[in-house]
Amino acid sequence: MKKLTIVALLLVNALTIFAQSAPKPYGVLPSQLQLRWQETEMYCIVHFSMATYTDKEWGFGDESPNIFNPSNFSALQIVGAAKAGGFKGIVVVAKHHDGFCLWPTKTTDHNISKSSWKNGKGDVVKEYQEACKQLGMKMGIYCSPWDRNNASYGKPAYVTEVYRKQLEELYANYGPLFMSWHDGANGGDGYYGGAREQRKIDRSTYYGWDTTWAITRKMQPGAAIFGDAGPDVRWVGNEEGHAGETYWATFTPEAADGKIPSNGNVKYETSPEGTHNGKFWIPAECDVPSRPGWFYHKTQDGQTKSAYTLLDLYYKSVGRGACLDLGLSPDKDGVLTDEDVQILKQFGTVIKQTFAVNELKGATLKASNVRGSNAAKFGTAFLLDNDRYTYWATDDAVTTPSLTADMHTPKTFNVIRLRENIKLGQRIEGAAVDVWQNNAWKEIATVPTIGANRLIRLSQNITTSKVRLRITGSPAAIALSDFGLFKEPVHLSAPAISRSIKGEISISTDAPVSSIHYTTDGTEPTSNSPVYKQLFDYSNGGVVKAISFDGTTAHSEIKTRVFGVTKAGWIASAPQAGGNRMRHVANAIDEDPKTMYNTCTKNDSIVFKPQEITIDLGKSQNIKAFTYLPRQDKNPEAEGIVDSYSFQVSIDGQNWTQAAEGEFSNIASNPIEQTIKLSTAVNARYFKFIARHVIKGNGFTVAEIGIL
Ligand code: FUL
Repeated sequence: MKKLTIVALLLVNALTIFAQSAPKPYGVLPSQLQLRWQETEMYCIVHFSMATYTDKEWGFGDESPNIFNPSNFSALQIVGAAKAGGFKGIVVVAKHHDGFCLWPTKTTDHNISKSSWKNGKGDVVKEYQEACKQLGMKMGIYCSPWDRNNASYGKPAYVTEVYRKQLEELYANYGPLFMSWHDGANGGDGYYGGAREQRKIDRSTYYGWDTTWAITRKMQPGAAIFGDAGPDVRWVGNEEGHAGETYWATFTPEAADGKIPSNGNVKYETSPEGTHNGKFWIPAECDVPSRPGWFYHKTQDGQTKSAYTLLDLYYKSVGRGACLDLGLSPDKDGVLTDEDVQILKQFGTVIKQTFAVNELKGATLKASNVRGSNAAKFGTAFLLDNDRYTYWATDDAVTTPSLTADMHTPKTFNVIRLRENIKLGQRIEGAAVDVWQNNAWKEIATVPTIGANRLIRLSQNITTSKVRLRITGSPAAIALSDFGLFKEPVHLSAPAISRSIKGEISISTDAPVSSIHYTTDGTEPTSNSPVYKQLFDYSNGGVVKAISFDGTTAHSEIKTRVFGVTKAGWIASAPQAGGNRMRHVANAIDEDPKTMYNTCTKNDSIVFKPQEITIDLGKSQNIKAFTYLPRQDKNPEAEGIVDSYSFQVSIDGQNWTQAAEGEFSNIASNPIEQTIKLSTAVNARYFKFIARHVIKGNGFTVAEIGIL
C-alpha cells in the first residue's frame, strides 16, 4: 500500500513537472531568420530604373544607359517616406528584367557607370544603403534572374558568370541584407546582346537555385530568401496585396509542371492560404504596387492607392499573418511624388494611432485553464506584455479553452489582435470573440486561423466592459502570445463611382454618411464641392473624384475614377464571335469588368493564332490612347490574356493603319487595365485590337476595350 502511495505520488509529481514544461512544438517551425523577417511585418520594394525613363513595366534590354539621368535622386527621401509610413525596410530593385545594373558591376557594361549620371561615378544601390543606415531601416536586394539585355542569357554561362557574380557583388558590398528577393518572371523575348529573339529556359533546372541560395546563406546569413516557393518566404500568388482569410505559414509547394517545384513554376492557387500542416515553414509575402504599375508612369498620377486602401491591404496581409511588401515608384527626377509621400505618412499615422493603446491593459483576465496551473510561467498576463514569444498555454489535454477579460469600465474598440507564439508552430484552427451586451454573450467575430498575427477589423465600433475569447479548434495545447483590443480612428469607406453603358455616373457608399461631394475638373473634392444627388451624364469621359462626410468634419478617402469616351452606340464584331455566352463580342464594350469576350476553347489540338476584335464607334472620334482590361476572373493560368498586341485604326472600315503595337508587361501577375498612349492622336471611326500573342491558351479574352 505504502509502495503504491509512493508510486502514485511520484506519478503526480512527474505529471505536474511535465505539465509545467513548455508545450511540445507542433509541426514545422520557423528559423531564426524567418522570425526576424516576420517581425519586420511591412517593407517596401522600390522600382526605379530604365523602365522609369521608357515609361514601361518591363524594359526590353536595348535601352541606352544614358537615358538613366535623374536630376534629383534622393535615397533619403524615398527611404524616409517609407519609414514615415511605418515600414521597417526596403528592397532595392538593383537590376530589373532589362538587365541594367544600378551599381557599377564588373559583370556587364550595361550598368550605371556607363551612364552620364554623375559622370559615370554614381551608385544608386550604395545611396540606398547609406540612407537605410542613417534612418535605421533594413535593406534587401532584388536582382532579376531574367535578363533581357545579356547576350548569354539562356546559356549556363549566364548563371555562373553573370547572375551569381552579380549577387556576389551585391552581397559583398551592400549588406547587411534582411532579404534576397528572387523573382519568378523568366524567359521570353528580349534584346539579348542584339539577337532580339525569344529565349525559353527550363525554370526547374536552368538557374540551379540550390547553388545560388548556398551563396546567399554564406555571404548574407541574415537574409530571408524570397522565391515563388520559398525557401524562406513564399510569394502569396497575386500582386494585389492580400493573403487568404485562412492563412497558414506552413506550405507544401507543388509544381505546375509536375517537376520539382522551383522559382517560377509553382501552383499558385494554394499560395494565398498555404497548407494546413504543410511540410515546410514558408510564410507568405504580399507584394503590391502603391500605384497601378510597379514603375512610375505619369499617366498614373492621381491613381496611387489611398491611405485607406493601404489600410485595407494591411489588414488583409499583416492582419492575416503574412508580411506586406509595398511597391514604391520614384519618378524620372528620382524621388517619390508629393502625393505618394503624403499618402505614406497618412497611412503610417493611422496605424500608429490605432495600435497606440491596448484597451485590455488593466483588465482582469480569467482563463478556463492554465498549463500546470502555473500562472507565473504560462498565465494570461503574458497576453498583454507586447512580447510575441511569452504566452498563455493550456494543459496538453485542453485544446479549446476560453478566456474572459473584464475591463471594469466600458471601452470602445473596432480592431481585435491575436497572436500565437510561432516559435512553437502554428496550431490554432479556429477562434471566436464574444462581447457582453444586454446581460448576455454575443458573438462578434470568428477567425479560421491565427498564426503570427491576426487582426480582426470590425465593421463598427463596439462598446463593452467584458470580452470573451474562445479557441474553437487546435490539434494540441494552445500557446497564445497576444490579445488586444484597439480603436482605429477612421471608419468611413470611400464612395464607389460607376458609369452606366448610357454614360451616366452614379456615386454611392455603404457607410452611414450624410453627404457625398464630388468634382469633375480633376480638383480634390471638399465639403464645398457640389453634393451628389442624382445620376448625371458623363459620356465624354474625364476624371470624377468623390468624398463622403459623416455630418461632422470626419470624411472618407477620396475616390478617383478616370472614364474614357462612352461606349453607347458602339458596335463590336469579330470573326470568332457567336455561339455561347462567352463569345458575345458585346461583352468587351458593356462597361462591365466581370463579363468578357472569350474565344478560348478546351480543344488542345487548336493552336493560338492572332485574333482580333473590331469596334465601330458610330462616328469619327479623336483617339489619343486605347485601354485593354484583361479578364478579371483570376484565371490561374491567365488563359487568353493578351501580352503582345497591335492596334489599328480606320476611317472607312476598309483601309487600316497601325497606330500602336507592343507588349503588355507583367500582365499575368498584375492584370490591371492597360493604357497605351498613341504616339500621335488620330481621327478614326473604327479601331481593331489584334491579339498577337497570349499568355496561355488557344484563344483570347477581352473584359473591356476602350479609348481615351
Ligand atoms: C514581378 C516582375 O515581373 C514585376 O515587374 C515586378 O518587379 C514584381 C515585383 O515582380 O514578377
